[in-house]
Amino acid sequence: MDIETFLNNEAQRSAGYRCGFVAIVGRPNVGKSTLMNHLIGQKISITSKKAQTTRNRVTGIYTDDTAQFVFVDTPGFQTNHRNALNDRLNQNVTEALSGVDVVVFVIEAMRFTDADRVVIKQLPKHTPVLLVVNKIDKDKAKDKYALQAFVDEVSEEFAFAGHEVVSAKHGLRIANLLEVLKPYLPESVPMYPEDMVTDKSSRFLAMEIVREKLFRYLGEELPYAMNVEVEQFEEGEDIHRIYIAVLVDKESQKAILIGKGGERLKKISTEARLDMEKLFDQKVFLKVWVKVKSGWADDIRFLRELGL
Ligand SMILES: Nc1nc2c(ncn2[C@@H]2O[C@H](COP(=O)(O)OP(=O)(O)OP(=O)(O)O)[C@@H](O)[C@H]2O)c(=O)[nH]1
Ligand SMILES: [Mg+2]
Repeated sequence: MDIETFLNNEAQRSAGYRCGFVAIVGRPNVGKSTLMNHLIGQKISITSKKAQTTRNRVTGIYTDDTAQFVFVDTPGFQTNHRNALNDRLNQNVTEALSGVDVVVFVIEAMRFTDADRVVIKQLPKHTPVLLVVNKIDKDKAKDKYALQAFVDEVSEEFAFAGHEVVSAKHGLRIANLLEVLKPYLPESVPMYPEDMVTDKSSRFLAMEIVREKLFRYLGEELPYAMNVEVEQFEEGEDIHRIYIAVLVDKESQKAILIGKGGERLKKISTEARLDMEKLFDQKVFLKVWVKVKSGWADDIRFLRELGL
């Protein structure tokens, strides 16, 4: 085929098709990761009741006959004390905001705080920003007039391109949100294969699944003092063999994590293995163990080694 025919074909194929990037930002715990998982229809990004669950940017891709959306889930923007970890998380958010076609700014229905305002200050001026009010299933949001008044009030804070209300957890108005976002994507052929749902490696996803279980089964503060490292990842034909270390700050934390008679660590490993089998559609052998490494959250070089 000569180059002219090729270019003509390409132009035809892209006619009307859209593909672009959507950053999802907001303060911790508003439901950004839950929203992304529902937008793409698969659980790629981990979620938890506790704030500051997401640490890395996670890309989730949704492709249909008319468009390909590349969503970038970001860590909740940190407004509490400064340390190397929090600085790195915020840098992650700022970087995610550059070069996207549209930004989804997520807040929680009926709850607008100073932490939300801090995120608004980071929003780009020259990229459209859609205000997305999540958790409309909450009792307080059931009064339609109160919800509308809330949306109007927040809309005063920034020149949003528009607003939508959703419940990520219950999958409410998610299809509508995709339709609203579509016109913001530029006309283009798809960037990724249509069956691709994330650009993250299986190693990364395995590590994240273990982190999610730490958040679920440990008390308030503990998961923040831990990190997870994949020591070995062997993709076999019949089984994946995955060896994961959990890094903690102190011996006492190690004891809590392991639990009486090893019960807690066992529960964490089993649940993580089941999630991995579902995600990879493959049998998994998983070994999780605990290492003590103090002060890791303030050690910049170490954070870099972890890819944060
Ligand atoms: N009621 C209700 N809860 C929700 C909804 N969406 C998310 N949640 C809950 O809110 C909590 C936080 O959700 P995440 O998706 O982890 O929030 P996040 O914004 O990604 O949090 P960070 O990554 O820590 O910034 C979880 O307990 C979710 O189940 C919703 O639509 N309704
Ligand atoms: Mg998250």
